[in-house]
Amino acid sequence: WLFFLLILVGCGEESKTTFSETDVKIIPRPSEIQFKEGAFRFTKDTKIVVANDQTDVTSVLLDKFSKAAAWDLEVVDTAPKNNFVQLSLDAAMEDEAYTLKVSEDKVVITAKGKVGFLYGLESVRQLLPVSIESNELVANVNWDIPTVEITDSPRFKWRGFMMDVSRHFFDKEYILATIDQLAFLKMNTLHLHLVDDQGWRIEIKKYPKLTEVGAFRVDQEDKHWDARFTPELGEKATYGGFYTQEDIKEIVAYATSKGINVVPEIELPAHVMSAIASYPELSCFQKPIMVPSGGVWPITEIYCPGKETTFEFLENVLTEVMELFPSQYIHVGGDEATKTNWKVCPDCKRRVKEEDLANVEELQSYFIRRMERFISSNGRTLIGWDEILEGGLAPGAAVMSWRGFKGGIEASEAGHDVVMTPTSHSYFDYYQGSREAEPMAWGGYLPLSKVYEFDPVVEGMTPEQAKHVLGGQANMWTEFMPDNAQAQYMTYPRLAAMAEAVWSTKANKDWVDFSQRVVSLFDRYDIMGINYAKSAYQVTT
Ligand code: TNX
Repeated sequence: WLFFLLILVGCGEESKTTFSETDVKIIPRPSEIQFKEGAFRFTKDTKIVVANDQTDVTSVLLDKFSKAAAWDLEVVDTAPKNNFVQLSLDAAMEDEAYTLKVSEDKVVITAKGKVGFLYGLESVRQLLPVSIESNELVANVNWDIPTVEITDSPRFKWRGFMMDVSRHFFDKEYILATIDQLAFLKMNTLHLHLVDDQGWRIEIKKYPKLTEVGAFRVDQEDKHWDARFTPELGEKATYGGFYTQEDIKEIVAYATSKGINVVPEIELPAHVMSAIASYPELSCFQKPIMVPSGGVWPITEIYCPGKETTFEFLENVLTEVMELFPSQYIHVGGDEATKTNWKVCPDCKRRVKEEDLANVEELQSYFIRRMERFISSNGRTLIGWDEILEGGLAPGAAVMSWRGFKGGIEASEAGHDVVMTPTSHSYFDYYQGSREAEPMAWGGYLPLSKVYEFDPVVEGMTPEQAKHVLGGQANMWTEFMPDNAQAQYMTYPRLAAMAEAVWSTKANKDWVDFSQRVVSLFDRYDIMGINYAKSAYQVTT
């Protein structure tokens, strides 16, 4: 009996895990980590102590424990003697900063408000055993975390991920799941590329045909994307989808609850065949076209700047978009406009004269300036691809530099805010391993290590220019990503490298160290059921 009693007592007081410094595997790497020997153990009696109205952020931990441990941890407003996680307010801190102090008997997260607490809790999650990610009860796990003191804040305030939902459609559930993954890595911006030639993806009440017609196309997945296939009129459009305004509200609300801003992109004046298929009068010659299934190049059917009705349409669309998205930044695309039609369109020529422009090329700048006026008169800020710099840009507008860093450098010199998204470091539609071994991708080569090297501030920039660099972003163009599995494959783990590139200080970045931490992330992704690319890691280490 005594023997059994001893065993029972022994089990009850099983000693805590012995951690070493390398067990702290948080991605992105925090600014400062002080490791001390010891551990805090979560039990079913651990309390979550919240300040004021911060209850909603606790779901990060509560959900995990309710699934993996089948515990319903209690949220309280005053701290017990020990065994608790406390969220403690400090109004003097930066918006996204937090400190995390883990001792043997308690965990204290200090922050200015919701976002800092969220990040502190995400760090606690990453300190926990990987099986915390399980949706099912896991037996025989000690939910221990190492005693550490972490002081953390991001290097950049724009830590973004762009999803092209036009070339292929990804449903609301996939977007919500992506938001979870972004929050997990402390990313704060989701840029939705809602409009392109191959599909219009957002319901606009005033123009129902945009989604009735523009959101669907003839399914040509079996043909090579590059076949430059434009469907015959009359063929059945079966592939597509769009977000209703209710879906958008849900996406925005969910993202907001996770500290993520959703930036809508309404492309113009090119990459809009889906809109012109719906309303041909938006183009110069009203040629009837269908929504193309694959790439059409050059894109000749673009919006006509010669007609006032084009601008009326766009202002009406943007009005509905701004009602749905609280984002300060409204993205208007602006890339790759071929002006073939503008050169021969009488309305365009008239406009050039009327506005005293030197030539048709200047109509792009005219177009963007008009949109900028409209957007800023609504209290928002226009952002667009670096082509919007051509011919001069309104002072308040921001630039997303994709054709390398050049546009961003130039824009920052001219006093514009900049988000760096160069193809060289942030195009997730590029191959991440050797072509023979990888599924078909756009082209290029962007291994994990290259994403990791990304630095949005370019050497040689003046401090003044550097201040204009808001941050960086990964872009997921989905021409070759027909489904969720392929999109995940191209996103993960490169998103983790991007997260560290835009969060961690230069001094704190270390590729070898990251490549060790990322292995533990793979274990988490395995449990979450994420189809990440292992090749990215193997090829580069
Ligand atoms: C260029 S980046 C584009 C996209 C393509 C991408 C493919 C940009 C503003 N335009 O339309 O999908 O290349 O990598």
